[in-house]
Amino acid sequence: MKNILVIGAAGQIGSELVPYLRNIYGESHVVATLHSTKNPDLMNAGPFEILDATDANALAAVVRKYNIDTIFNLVAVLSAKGEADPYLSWRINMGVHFNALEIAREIKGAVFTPSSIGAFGPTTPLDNTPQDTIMRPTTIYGVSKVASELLADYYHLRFGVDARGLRYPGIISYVTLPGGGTTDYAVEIYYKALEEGKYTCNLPAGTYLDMMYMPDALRAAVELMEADPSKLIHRNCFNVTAMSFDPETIAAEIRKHIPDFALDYNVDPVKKAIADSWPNYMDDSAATKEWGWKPEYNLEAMTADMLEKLRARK
Ligand code: VAH
Repeated sequence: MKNILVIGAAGQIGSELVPYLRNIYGESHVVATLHSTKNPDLMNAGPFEILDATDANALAAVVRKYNIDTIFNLVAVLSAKGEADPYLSWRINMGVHFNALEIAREIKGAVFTPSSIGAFGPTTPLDNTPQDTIMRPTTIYGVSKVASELLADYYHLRFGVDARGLRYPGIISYVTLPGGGTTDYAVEIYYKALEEGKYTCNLPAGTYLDMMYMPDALRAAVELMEADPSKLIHRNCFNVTAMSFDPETIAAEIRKHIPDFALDYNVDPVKKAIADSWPNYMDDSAATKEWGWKPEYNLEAMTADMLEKLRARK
């Protein structure tokens, strides 16, 4: 049975990935690391460590303490937040990934580190974006994600590290709010629709972006890490998507449940420029061919589930 370490366990993906992995592999086989003690839920739910994963020695000590063989690295300064402090974004995104790959090299382990649609840029074909294409992102987040993809493939080719990853679209969930992402509007809109019956969106109508519901994102990570390595042509990282929509499309779906829901706009120029440089929708056929990727939630199913789960929490 795997011994898994999740670094970045308090984030939007990490906070749901930990219980998801514990359901599959057993609570004692999944160790969560947090950067601070601000997350009592995680700290009371199974093995955890307070860890600054930019400290290579501290990370290696935790890996050895629990005899870890697989690292899920969910540490990232997201796109919009990264633009406020590019150096911090690069130091965290690249430093943690490098440390994870280095310890994985020593223990002959595996590393999952997500990339993102943010790894593409304005010169990338934005419709049906290919798996293999030009990648010249114009955010420090995207630059760090392209560098991370190349670093992970290097560690696989040079040292045999079992490094794999997914280019995630915007991820939507009802458990932990995302922080500092360009796609955050697609989460906030559901909360505001229930709380206020209206939402002011910071991206303009017509801004199409790839999106995915969290249950699909979690399943995709595990299915990739469990995939037969002999079938993988690509590793870092696979395009995966489930849907593409703009603010008007998701608002229309919400109105099927909340008929009077009102949407208006106050566009954030930084987030608009970032979103405009990202794909409208990706081609994820390589993931389907190489490890059987298939999304289960479309916009209709996600919206119904999001609103049901958020109403139940009220
Ligand atoms: C962001 N949610 O907006 C993240 C994600 C696809 C974007 O990487 O930065």
